[in-house]
Amino acid sequence: MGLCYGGGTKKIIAYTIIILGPAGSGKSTFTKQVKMLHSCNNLELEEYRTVLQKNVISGLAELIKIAEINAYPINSTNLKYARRILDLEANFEYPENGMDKVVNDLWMDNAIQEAWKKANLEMSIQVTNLDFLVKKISDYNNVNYVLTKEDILCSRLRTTGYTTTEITTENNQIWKLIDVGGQKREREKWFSIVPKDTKAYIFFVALDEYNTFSIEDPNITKLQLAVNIFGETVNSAEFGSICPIVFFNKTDKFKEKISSEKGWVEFQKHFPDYKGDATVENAGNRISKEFVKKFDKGNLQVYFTCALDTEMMKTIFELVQKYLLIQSFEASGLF
Ligand SMILES: Nc1nc2c(ncn2[C@@H]2O[C@H](COP(=O)(O)OP(=O)(O)O)[C@@H](O)[C@H]2O)c(=O)[nH]1
Ligand SMILES: [Mg+2]
Repeated sequence: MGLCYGGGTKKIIAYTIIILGPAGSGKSTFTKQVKMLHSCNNLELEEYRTVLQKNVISGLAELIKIAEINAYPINSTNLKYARRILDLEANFEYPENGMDKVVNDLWMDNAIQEAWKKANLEMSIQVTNLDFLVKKISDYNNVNYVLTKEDILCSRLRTTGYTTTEITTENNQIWKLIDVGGQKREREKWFSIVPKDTKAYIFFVALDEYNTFSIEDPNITKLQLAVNIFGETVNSAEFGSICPIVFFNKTDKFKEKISSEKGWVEFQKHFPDYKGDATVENAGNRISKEFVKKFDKGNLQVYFTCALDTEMMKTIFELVQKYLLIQSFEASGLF
């Protein structure tokens, strides 16, 4: 069982779950969903305005570089806008008059659209939901516009160190979620921050990374890197006795990718043994097998998720909570 606080008949049990996974897989987005579902007041919406503006600038700058490398010609009337975006990326100061036009015109440029397509099919750009953010740039630049939950969920802010979120359920259980950073340097910290009362860890995997390569190790795909990190985690002294749960995330991006001809050819190239169809369920299960292989201590709990989908994440988190409660009761002989 977890820690017990209080006395009498009212027992409050603290369950700690640590959220692991490579950078950009959706850990913080899930944490934000949990915070929003439990109306945690430490999620300051307004703080995200600059984050969203910066996301638009850095996302477009990434596309400009992809266009340059691939010799997609940016329309001559938009070149000055491309230079402005690259300048802003290097030296951020925002907003300024006329930025909406710079962003919108550049986004509509054929070369940038080609770069966006390429980024989605063959790479994975840092700002996953740039298409959503770009269309809302005039809102983000308008101080009277109140940021929405969707804006916050689509934003991207790299996590360093870790953050702890504590929620109390209707039946007085306290659940603590620890969200960590996923970059290599951040992963080294995972092993020293796992508290003794940790019940489980949720390991996030971005399904759409089956054909994108990692800067950490350009010889393997980001998905393979996730498999390796998962293998190291389940076999480590620190996490070896803690229950792993895998969230195969970004099912929306995965669906989009395997539904395209090129994306599907790439999937078959990376999984030549796979003879099934291009559905999230079946192709996702093929990916899941790589993780199941790494875990030989029982049935691995896996879920297919889209961290942007609030209803889905609410249902899945409740299932995870039920599963962990049953595990706890079984372990304590109460069931
Ligand atoms: N389309 C889509 N975007 C997602 C999903 N999960 C996370 N993202 C986006 O991916 C980016 C990285 O997510 P984040 O939670 O910061 O990843 P972390 O590094 O693992 O914490 C953010 O821009 C999120 O909005 C998902 O399921 N679908
Ligand atoms: Mg994060």
